Amino acid sequence: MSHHDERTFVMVKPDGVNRGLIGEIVSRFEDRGLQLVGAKFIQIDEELAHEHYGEHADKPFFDGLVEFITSDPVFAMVWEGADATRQVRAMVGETDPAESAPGTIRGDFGLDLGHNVIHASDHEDEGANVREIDLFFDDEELVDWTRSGTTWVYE
Ligand code: DGI
Repeated sequence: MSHHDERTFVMVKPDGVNRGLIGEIVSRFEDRGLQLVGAKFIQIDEELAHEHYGEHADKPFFDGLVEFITSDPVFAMVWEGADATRQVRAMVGETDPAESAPGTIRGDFGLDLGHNVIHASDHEDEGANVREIDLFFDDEELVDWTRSGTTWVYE
């Protein structure tokens, strides 16, 4: 693999799943030229929710966040590409959909902070992408391959 091999963790949250946005969201990353290397449709349990959102454990919104993320299935994915973590975050928008620009996923599909459709690894938290991929995926669930169109994505 080359410099195109950065991987990042992305998840359609229960609101996005219930609103039928999985396909739309996958399409956006595919259209951008990112490459899917892992995906699964799962129900997050309390323990995984606490691990995933551990940094927010002392925040007033933590219990509601755990309740929401465990309330229905999520669609967890790993996407690969050059600068993938930062590029995906740019496509996702701000944490609050109300502050997110039209054209971003949260800016196009959300209005409320508590139901912001999608999670993506924080690009300002070094190593968050690797930690989150490890938390949700076993190594053998990630596929090493090169999408044929990729040769036309990069110079
Ligand atoms: O990385 P993000 O998802 O953009 O944001 P984050 O890691 O700071 O927060 C994780 C999630 O917690 C976020 O997607 C929505 C929720 N959250 C963050 N701040 C607030 C919040 N929920 C409520 N209700 N109020 C908040 O202030």
